[in-house]
Amino acid sequence: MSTDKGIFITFEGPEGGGKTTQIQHLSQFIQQQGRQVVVTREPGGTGIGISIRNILLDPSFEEIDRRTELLLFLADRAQHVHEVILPGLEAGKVVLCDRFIDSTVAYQVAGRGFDPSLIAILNDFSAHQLKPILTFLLDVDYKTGIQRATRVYQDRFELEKQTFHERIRGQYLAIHAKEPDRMIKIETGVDSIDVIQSRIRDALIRTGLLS
Ligand code: T5A
Repeated sequence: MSTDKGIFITFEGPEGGGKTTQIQHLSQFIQQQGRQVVVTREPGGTGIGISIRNILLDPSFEEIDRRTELLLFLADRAQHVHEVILPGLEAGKVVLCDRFIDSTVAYQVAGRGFDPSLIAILNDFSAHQLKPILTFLLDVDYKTGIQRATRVYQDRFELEKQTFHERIRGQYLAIHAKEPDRMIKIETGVDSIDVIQSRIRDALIRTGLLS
């Protein structure tokens, strides 16, 4: 599930669920406990990944084929695991990652219609067989999430229809139902950032990953 030394935790969910915000808060908390933390994200956790992210999110690339899109996410991940995640874990750090393999299942299977067994093989390949030991699903309804996520402009995914985003959310809930021990679901549509953060910390303490 992880390397022997570090701890690999991912954050997943629909747009605007508060992943970035919660990771920042959790990172400070873990560092106060004396552990080193790597905060990272997909797509865009490396120099190469930032270039890939710019292509993937650019709303002017309306012509992008779903295969091209999938392969760009996988290329971003392969480099990211090689360059950032595995070295962080091997150095004994806690790696907090904003989106990982579950995003590819949610968006490329439920959103773009790829065969789940193909995505399982490609996820495994791109992630160098690495899996998170724990995943927080920050679940939010479409309206609240999109309102929160929309800042200066809407990226290519935020511009997708409500039905697309509802399929994504349904797929995340299905992963949670299948793997309740790995994936912890926290509703983020109503409660404050601080209340959600304490739920995340409590869950981490309960699992024994943090004291
Ligand atoms: N994707 C990704 C795929 O299709 N396949 C893949 O394999 C992968 C890896 C990435 C896109 O790529 C897709 C999924 C995505 O569409 P992104 O910009 O990284 O794009 O998208 P998100 O991860 O969705 O990033 P967002 O920034 O939109 O959402 P977050 O990180 O969940 O939300 P956050 O923390 O930035 O919060 C958004 C706003 O809400 C406020 C925050 O202050 C912020 O302003 N907020 C709250 N307000 C009130 N109450 C709360 N509890 C709040 N929590 C946060």
